[in-house]
Amino acid sequence: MKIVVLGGDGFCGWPTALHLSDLAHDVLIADNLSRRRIDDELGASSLTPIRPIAERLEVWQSLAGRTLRFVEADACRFDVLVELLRAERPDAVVHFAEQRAAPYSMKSPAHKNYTVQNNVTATHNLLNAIVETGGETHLVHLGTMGVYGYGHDEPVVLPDGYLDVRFDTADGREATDSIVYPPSPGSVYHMTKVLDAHMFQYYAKNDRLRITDLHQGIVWGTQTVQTRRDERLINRFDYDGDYGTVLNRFLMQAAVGYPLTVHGTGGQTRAFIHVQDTCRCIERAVASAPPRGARPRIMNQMAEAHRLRDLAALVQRMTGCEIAYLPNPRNERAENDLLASNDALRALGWEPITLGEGLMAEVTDIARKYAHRCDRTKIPCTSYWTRERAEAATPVAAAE
Ligand code: NAD
Ligand code: USQ
Repeated sequence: MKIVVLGGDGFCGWPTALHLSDLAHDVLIADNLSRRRIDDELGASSLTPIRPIAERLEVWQSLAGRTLRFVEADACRFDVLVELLRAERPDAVVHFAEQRAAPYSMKSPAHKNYTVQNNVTATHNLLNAIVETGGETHLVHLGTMGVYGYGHDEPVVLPDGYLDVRFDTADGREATDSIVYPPSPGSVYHMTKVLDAHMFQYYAKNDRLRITDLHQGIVWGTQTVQTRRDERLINRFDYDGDYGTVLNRFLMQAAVGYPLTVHGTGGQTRAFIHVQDTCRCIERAVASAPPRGARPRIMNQMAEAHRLRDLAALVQRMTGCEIAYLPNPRNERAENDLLASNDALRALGWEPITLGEGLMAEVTDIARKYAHRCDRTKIPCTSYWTRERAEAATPVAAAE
């Protein structure tokens, strides 16, 4: 198949592009390299030494004998996307090209605006461009489990996107329907994924576009079968307080002797998936487009759910590290349960990798290997969801 990987220079996009290329798909990466520029803005780079995109592609060509193409393109430029889709006529576009860090999206009014403008514009441009170029291309979007929110009082199993409901009609009958699960985003970033989802409903209905929205959990790990093949193919590893995600941060903190930064009581339960499985799920999603005229297909892309204090305890048992319980910079429930279906992806033959499979040690090994690249001043989370959270965390700084 011909596949455009939009955002293919990033943490999920790069290993996915390699995985699809290894399966002999004709892959074009399109990326505006904004994530590399954000590294400069934050003064925090990937723990692993990621190579310039041109070098990555050359190495892949020489090792795998496969041509992986790249174009620098901003998804916020409609004309650029239309031109790209006209030239490529891809069977599928895998859309990773969004600002994906919740803390970054909450840093300041400017960061909120950037996240909304970038993410909503990119997604709308892509939908609009697919219509403009014939409407056949299957859009596979990376969404988030966070669209469901984490505030359920009842032990509900989060479905693959749609909730079966019963309701009373005006003429006294009981009717049933299947509706989009009520969203409850927990950050401006997560909110953009909810806005994306509305656009998918509209374009599937009005233009009969074929859309898959993958509600992905927190991705952990760094290496995949392909990125392990040569150090110059290594994937990025974010550990800083804005972009580092929790399990990778815990594993890396243990490796460099920094007490694990648990927010609050660590009672938050979240969904997780290994980066290798991100690739395998996308492979399946791309190979199985919904028909034109169908509603957007939503699949929960998560392997398992864990409470954060349990993960911290697990990492402590593995490594003997210390744990610090810190004031939570986020406005989120201190404790929550999380049950979710991943039936839709399992029905496509996916068998999830879980934490027990030895890959946590690989992450700690990588973190140890590149520990000299770690800037410890970048580890704390300093993006606060509200003024109250900032004051609770740093009373003196907030008062100044
Ligand atoms: P990332 O920041 O590492 O990669 C995103 C890539 O998109 C970057 O290379 C960036 O340069 C590019 N990009 C951003 N805006 C663009 C634009 N306007 N035009 C072209 N390129 C643009 O993020 P990631 O971790 O790889 O996440 C990829 C997607 O997966 C995101 O949409 C994210 O919401 C979703 N996701 C990620 C995780 C996770 O834990 N990393 C979990 C669930 C969902
Ligand atoms: N947390 C800590 N300590 C830390 C960092 C985070 O306790 O050092 C806590 C947070 O307070 C939160 C949880 O860990 O309760 C998850 O935080 P995270 O940064 O690992 O994940 P999140 O902000 O939800 O975002 C990440 C990705 C995002 C993706 C999302 C999937 O950055 O792109 O959409 O995971 S999900 O969480 O399922 O919505």
